[in-house]
Amino acid sequence: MSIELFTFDTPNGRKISVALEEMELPYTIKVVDIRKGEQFNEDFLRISPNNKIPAIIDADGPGGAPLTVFESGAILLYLGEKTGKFLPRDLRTRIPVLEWLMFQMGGFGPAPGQVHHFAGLENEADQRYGLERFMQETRRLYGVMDRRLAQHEFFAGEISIADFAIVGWVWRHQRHKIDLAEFPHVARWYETMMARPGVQRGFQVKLSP
Ligand SMILES: N[C@@H](CCC(=O)N[C@@H](CS)C(=O)NCC(=O)O)C(=O)O
Repeated sequence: MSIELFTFDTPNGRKISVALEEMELPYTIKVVDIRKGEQFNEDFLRISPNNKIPAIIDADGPGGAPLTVFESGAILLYLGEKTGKFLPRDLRTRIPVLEWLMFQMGGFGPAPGQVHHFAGLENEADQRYGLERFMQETRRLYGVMDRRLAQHEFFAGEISIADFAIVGWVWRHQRHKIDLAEFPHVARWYETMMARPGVQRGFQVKLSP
């Protein structure tokens, strides 16, 4: 049975198409056009009460009954648990996955997302403070990632759902004004990630009307 993925062509949306492809789970895409306000439709709010993509319905959830999940981090954890892939069971190896997943959810998403927002404003005076603040924070986060990846091939050692979460945002590095040449370890990791057939399929699948 196929998982229904409610999504749009954004970093948070791409994380889940990448994970589903890498896990080789069958899924169907339900585009929620957030530019048209479809995230506020009653039907969508029933599965995603915070009116944001992504969300999923797994018809074959625990015990064979349907399950809905919203929040991309929760979806990645659910898919990792469901398949036993990209999420180690052993606590010592699972904790780094959770750490880097939370790092993405709490910081490396909110900060570059604000750069995208302020960069899109027309008025320079409105842009100035926001861009300064969030570009500085975004650069700091790239520095944190670069230091981690200088010591580890992937964020949590082995490739994991944390890498899928983070690659969704690094995919938009140009939009948040980051030159990957300044972060060579992130650049090496990004190249490795983007060379994977599953990741490529996750970025190629059409997520917009
Ligand atoms: N913490 C949420 C963030 C999701 C999110 O920000 N989604 C954006 C697109 S990337 C959205 O649906 N925005 C529509 C809105 O805010 O109305 C997650 O990771 O799932």
